[in-house]
Order: sequence, then structure tokens, then C-alpha cells
Amino acid sequence: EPTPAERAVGYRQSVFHVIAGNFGPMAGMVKGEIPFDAKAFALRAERVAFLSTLPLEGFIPDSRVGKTDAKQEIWDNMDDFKAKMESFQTEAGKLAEAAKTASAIDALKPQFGKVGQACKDCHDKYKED
Ligand code: ASC
Repeated sequence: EPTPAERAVGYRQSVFHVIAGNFGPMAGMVKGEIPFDAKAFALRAERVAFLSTLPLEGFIPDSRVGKTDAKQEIWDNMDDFKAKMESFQTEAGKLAEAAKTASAIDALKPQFGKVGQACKDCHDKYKED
């Protein structure tokens, strides 16, 4: 029977896994490792935009338990952490919007880069290596 803190860790890690599972194939298209499929890209971008709204609620107080990469700095700087999560949501939303009409990967590369940068901005400060 998991505690509420353990449940929160499992929840946010599950969401991040599904985000990565959708981000990866888009990255593959951006790098030219996977052929561009506009519909598949748009679907994955929509998923990431939706999923980006979920992790924050998993960062409840006192939930730095078990096998977690979440640094204490998250809770010490929660306003900044929230702002970075919101930036991720904004950029992911823009990518989903752009993907609806894009017919070539080149049109999506800059916004895809902004989403990746939003991931990295947060990881650099708040995720254990
Ligand atoms: C990924 C992944 C991340 C981000 C980040 C983007 O595919 O697992 O953590 O992209 O590397 O900068």
C-alpha cells in the first residue's frame, strides 16, 4: 500500500515516461532518423501538450521519497519550478498548434527546439543527473 508521497512519485514518473515516449519519435523525425509523418508528429505533439499539464500536481509537499530524481530545490523554489512547467506547457502547446498545418519537418524544428529547451531548463536545475 503506497503512501501518498510514494503515489505522487509514481504518478509524476509515469507521466514523464509517457511524455518521453512521445517526445522521442518527434526527435527522431527532427534528426532525420525517422521519416517525417505529419499526422504522427501532430498526434504526438498533441499528447505532449496535454501531458505537460499533468506533472506539476505530482510534486506535493514532502514527496521526495524512494527512487526519485527530484531535487529538494523544487520545493525550495516552487514559484520558479511552476514557471518553468508553465513555459513547457506554453511551448508544447505552440508545437501542437504548428504541427496541425506543417507539411515539412523544417517548419517544426525551431518550435521543437524550444520544447526541448524547456525540458532541459527544468532538468538542469531540478533533476538529479
Ligand atoms: C528527451 C528526454 C529529455 C529531453 C531533453 C531535451 O527525449 O528524455 O529529458 O528530451 O533531453 O533537451
